[in-house]
Amino acid sequence: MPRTQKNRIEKKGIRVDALADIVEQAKRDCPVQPSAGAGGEGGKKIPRITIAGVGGAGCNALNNLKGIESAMTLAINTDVANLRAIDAHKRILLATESTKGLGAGGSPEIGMKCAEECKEEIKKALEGTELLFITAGLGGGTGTGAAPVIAEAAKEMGATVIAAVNYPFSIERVRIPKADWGLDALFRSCDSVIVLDHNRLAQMVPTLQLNQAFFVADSIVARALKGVSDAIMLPSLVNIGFDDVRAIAGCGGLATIAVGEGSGAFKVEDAVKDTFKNVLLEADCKAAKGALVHITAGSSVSMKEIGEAAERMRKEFAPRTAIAVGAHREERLKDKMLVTAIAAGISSPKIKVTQTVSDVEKEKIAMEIANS
Ligand SMILES: Nc1nc2c(ncn2[C@@H]2O[C@H](COP(=O)(O)OP(=O)(O)OP(=O)(O)O)[C@@H](O)[C@H]2O)c(=O)[nH]1
Ligand SMILES: [Mg+2]
Repeated sequence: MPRTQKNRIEKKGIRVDALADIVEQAKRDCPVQPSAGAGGEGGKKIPRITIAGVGGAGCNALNNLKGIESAMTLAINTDVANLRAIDAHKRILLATESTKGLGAGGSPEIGMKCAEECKEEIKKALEGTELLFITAGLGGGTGTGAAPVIAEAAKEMGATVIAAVNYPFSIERVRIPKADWGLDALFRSCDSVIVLDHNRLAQMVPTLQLNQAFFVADSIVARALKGVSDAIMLPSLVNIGFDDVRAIAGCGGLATIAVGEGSGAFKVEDAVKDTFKNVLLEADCKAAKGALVHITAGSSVSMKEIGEAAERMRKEFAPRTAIAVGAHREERLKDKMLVTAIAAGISSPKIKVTQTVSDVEKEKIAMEIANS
């Protein structure tokens, strides 16, 4: 810029020009530095989050979390062959006399019995866990039967427990009542149950083959759980407090995941709109009691755009919705922004919430009072 023009602007008291120079220099010379993490006091990572995959589908979902630093991964199955193929920090074979490492054969009763027999081993593996995510596919034997026992074990140890489960396709007929049975048991044992309905996924992307649908479902669950876990534990652009996650999970009952993305000039608007279009369960997400929102921003997405996306997301939810927002940068996304929201305390015509963990706890206390 010619010196005379610069002086003219400065004389008018407009500092924009000077600031623009500094901003340019900052962009050129200062690599993006993450802020200090909420969970990383003194730069030390505290391993207090566990993501447990249960049964075939649950363990497969862990394969998308390879290399995760913010959480310990734990694979649990009755099927030794499946377990061997899973890359996780810890593995537990629910081995009993009856199953002999061959799976629960589609029986949730057997899955549950195996987990009960191995409950001490499960508790040992969960030692120190303050937040437990459980992933499983509902409708089979191991995931459906064992997941509620694992949740119960973690609750007994004082952890906050969030399950993220897949609901079977309608064509998997015999699996539906088993899935409903499993959901009922999970509502009673978990703080929140995230349901990702495979049927909904098939409506959203009708061209997918079965194995591709499974892959997409597993990737979405992994993205949501890793997003929250990283935002608590690792240095991020914006961290999520552990207490916020506890409070939002405590909204109780049914939850689901919504995902969106945007790029270009309207990336913020597009990502937010897209998120409320791609809700993985038939439910009114905007009426959620609580929401965990996570924004992943590419290298050229500005902090202003991230802030705008957070603000727009807040405005879309009902005024009473408790919201926590986290954000981190992923250079490889370049101009793209991804939004992932876990909406908790929702209702859906598809899923009946019978009794929640807090109902069960209240009942227990009432019984103790009555018996004393
Ligand atoms: N998302 C996802 N879902 C899957 C996958 N494999 C199976 N499912 C679904 O998950 C449900 C349970 O299947 P599995 O996880 O294989 O069953 P399991 O818990 O291992 O039970 P058993 O084999 O009977 O002991 C099924 O109804 C499928 O719809 C997978 O890789 N990803
Ligand atoms: Mg299996």
